[in-house]
Amino acid sequence: MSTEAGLHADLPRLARQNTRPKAGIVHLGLGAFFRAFGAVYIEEAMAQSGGDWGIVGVSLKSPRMRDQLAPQDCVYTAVELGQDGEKLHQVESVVAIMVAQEDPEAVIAAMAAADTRIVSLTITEKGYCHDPATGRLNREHPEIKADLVSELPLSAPGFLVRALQRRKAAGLPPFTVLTCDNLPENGRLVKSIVLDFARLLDPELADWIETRGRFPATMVDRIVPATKPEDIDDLAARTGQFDAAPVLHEPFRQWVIEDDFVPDYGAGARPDLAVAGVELVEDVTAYEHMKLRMLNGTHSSLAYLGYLAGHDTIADTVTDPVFARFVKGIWRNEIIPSFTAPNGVDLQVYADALLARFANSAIRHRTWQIAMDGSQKLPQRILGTMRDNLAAQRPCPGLITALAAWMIYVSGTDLRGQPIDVRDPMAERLKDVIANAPSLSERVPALLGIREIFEPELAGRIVEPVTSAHSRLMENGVIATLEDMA
Ligand code: CS2
Repeated sequence: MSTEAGLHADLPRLARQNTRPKAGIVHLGLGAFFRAFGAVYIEEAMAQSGGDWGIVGVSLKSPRMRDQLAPQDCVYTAVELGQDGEKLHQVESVVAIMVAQEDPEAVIAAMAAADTRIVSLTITEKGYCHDPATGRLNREHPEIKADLVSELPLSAPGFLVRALQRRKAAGLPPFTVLTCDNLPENGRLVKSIVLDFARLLDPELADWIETRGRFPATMVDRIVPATKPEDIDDLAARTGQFDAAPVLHEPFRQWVIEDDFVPDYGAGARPDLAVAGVELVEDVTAYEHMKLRMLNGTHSSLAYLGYLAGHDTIADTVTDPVFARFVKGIWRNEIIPSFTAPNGVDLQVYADALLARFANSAIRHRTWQIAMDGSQKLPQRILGTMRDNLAAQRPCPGLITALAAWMIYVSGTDLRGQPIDVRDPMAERLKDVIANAPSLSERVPALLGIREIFEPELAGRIVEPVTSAHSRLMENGVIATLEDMA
């Protein structure tokens, strides 16, 4: 069981079938999600309408993806896992791959190349080096501090600004910054982070970016669990070829993008995404609320509660009737009433489809994976909905219980006293806050007092219900707590 080519030495390595397209996009954060999503749409757009939109993938830190993809000329298999079978597809839109920490200059040069018109990002929430509660650049972030005094950056904001600076100096227009992360108003957010950084470096550069740059907001959706070593071995056994980096994904996909790309390039500003099924709209806000609140909000809720109830995957969790009832209840009573639906979308139909997607047992999406980085995810997934419900005097016991489950989760010990491997950029801080607040009556307010996550006004209003949900979970366990809510 391994991703090592050595164990598959008897098999031929996956190889490119078609000519390599010319590069037009640099993508920061070439993980499983973008390879199963954006890279597939872009390949379809090029196949149908042409254009040079080959993708130069960049891993900011780890050389792993490069080590897996480079020996197979950057091509890989996308495995679509439906409830009743799978479809294989070889993706060929990635044309090169780089590791930023090994050669930051090469990454800046690729981003500053005249042919690069888009820099897209899937660097996860924490990659933006911002303060999740305010959406502003975190100037105390160690990588941001380092990047402000070095021309060879470590952080994504550092790369964006240094590459834009180089384009300006070369007399080139900026590239469009296309964020594909699950953040609220992601386009506006990345714009304000880039401008905050640029202003600290050179106010004139900041003005140039502000007037000439474009940062369209997007809504991205496809469930893509991390590829496991056994997935690689299974695929090799079935196909008789070795692919070190396949991606596994659900059939569903949806990409909504604000059609606001750098105007200097005219029709050459972006691939013909519409032919591939991308929805190009004027404003993504309603789609974003629908997706972040309905999908990601319940995903995180199910992840913390499901994990504490002993469930390994989301599919296992929602096939437990207690959880199915719970999730339907929060959609109906707490999430759907909190925002306005996109035009023509029936949110109850969307919720029913989500439940079927979550229940797809071919997708082994671990609760532990989704539970990661909660400090960066809670505001846009759960807290905004909670705030809107409180403003409308609507109770939201389900989301309150999910938040209490997160508090238990980040304590690092589950309800049976077993250790939890908590992965979160704020893990140490959370542990300290909990250690200094031994009693429950101190713990909940202490956690709610973390300003990077919780707005003070909301925090002040939920101390009591969260404390009571926390003690019910500790005393009665997850299942009895959810049953009592029904
Ligand atoms: C998940 C998302 O890992 C997580 O936190 O909630 O990655 C989710 O699978 C995608 O946003 C689906 O589009």
